[in-house]
Amino acid sequence: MKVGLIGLPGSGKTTLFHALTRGEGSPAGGGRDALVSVVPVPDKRYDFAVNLFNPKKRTPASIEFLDGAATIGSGDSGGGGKFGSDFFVGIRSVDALVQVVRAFESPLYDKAPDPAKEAAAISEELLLADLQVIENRLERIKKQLSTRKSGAVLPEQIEQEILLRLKATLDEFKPLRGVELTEEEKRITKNFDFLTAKPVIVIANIAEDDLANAQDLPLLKSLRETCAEENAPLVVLCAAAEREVSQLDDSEQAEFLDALGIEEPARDRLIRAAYQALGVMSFFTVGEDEVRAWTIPVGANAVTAAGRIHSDLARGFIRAEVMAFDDLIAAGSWDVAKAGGKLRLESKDYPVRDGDILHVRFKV
Ligand SMILES: Nc1nc2c(ncn2[C@@H]2O[C@H](COP(=O)(O)OP(=O)(O)OP(=O)(O)O)[C@@H](O)[C@H]2O)c(=O)[nH]1
Ligand SMILES: [Mg+2]
Repeated sequence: MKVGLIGLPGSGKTTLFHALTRGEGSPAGGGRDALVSVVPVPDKRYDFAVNLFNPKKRTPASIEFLDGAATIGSGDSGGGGKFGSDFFVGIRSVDALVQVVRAFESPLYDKAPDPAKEAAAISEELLLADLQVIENRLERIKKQLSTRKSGAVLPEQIEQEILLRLKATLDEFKPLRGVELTEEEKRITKNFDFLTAKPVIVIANIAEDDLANAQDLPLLKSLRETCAEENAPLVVLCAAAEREVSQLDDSEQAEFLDALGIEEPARDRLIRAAYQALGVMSFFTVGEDEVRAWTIPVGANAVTAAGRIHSDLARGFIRAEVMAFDDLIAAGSWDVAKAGGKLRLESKDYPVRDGDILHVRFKV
């Protein structure tokens, strides 16, 4: 899974990126100084399983962060910011967008922060970018259709119809993520990688001094309202402080977080928000050889989960042995849980639950 950080210049994207990745990252190519890094997903259940099985190989779930908007043009946080032309290249391929908005006084700007306005400015840019893509495509379809005579409905006409519908949504200043599409429509529009169709998480980057009363900052009132309206998760944090914390070793971190009044590091909160926004969950495979966390869509069934591991497992699926993670924790060992009847046999269409441990029986 890939998540891209975007926002106006100086909003704190790179600072947050370093906090998330503990300072690691390699050039993504494309942008001035775009960075990518793969971050293991923190998960207490995974840690528990690793402790219990002490496996040879350990594979946590991971999430890829892209510090994407480094090619953004110059702007003035008041909505005048314009994205550079190559800005969207890297960002188009991500699964979710993280919009970082400035909610701290910055020497880079004379004006006081206006997080709601800044978020609206970014959303507008994304919307206009999608609109541009649609208009270009419609123009081309129109030309193609004008040169062809046919009684039958052409694929271009179907595409045109969908695009016009999407355009109408954008013309009303609404993002595409709210539009319901049939499976076929999804297939037709997939390659456009529309930016406003991606799930979005909003980060309010506040000053360190405001951390103590982050819950009811007047500065964030309006942003909270728009995020609630748009059903976008809002994560409030101070990127600069998070970056400092991330550089400490684990034992020092807890103490420092406590002193700052931060309950949970940004990385954990943001990753949780990303899982939620993307509608995904984890299941596990365990054993002495390997403990591994896998990511699948919420509601996926056992055969889909099996296919995530290997296509052979889906093809030759017989049954899945399933144990709920809480049952393993309660029993304290695999054998005790199994003896207590906690290992169930499930068939293909069993809806996997978050945290399930799966062992797939198959034959190919
Ligand atoms: N006070 C304060 N300063 C911050 C915070 N986050 C970032 N800054 C400062 O703001 C400036 C810009 O931060 P960056 O992380 O480089 O911002 P950016 O969004 O990556 O900027 P561009 O790459 O130019 O688009 C730096 O001087 C940071 O130290 C924060 O939470 N609080
Ligand atoms: Mg940057």
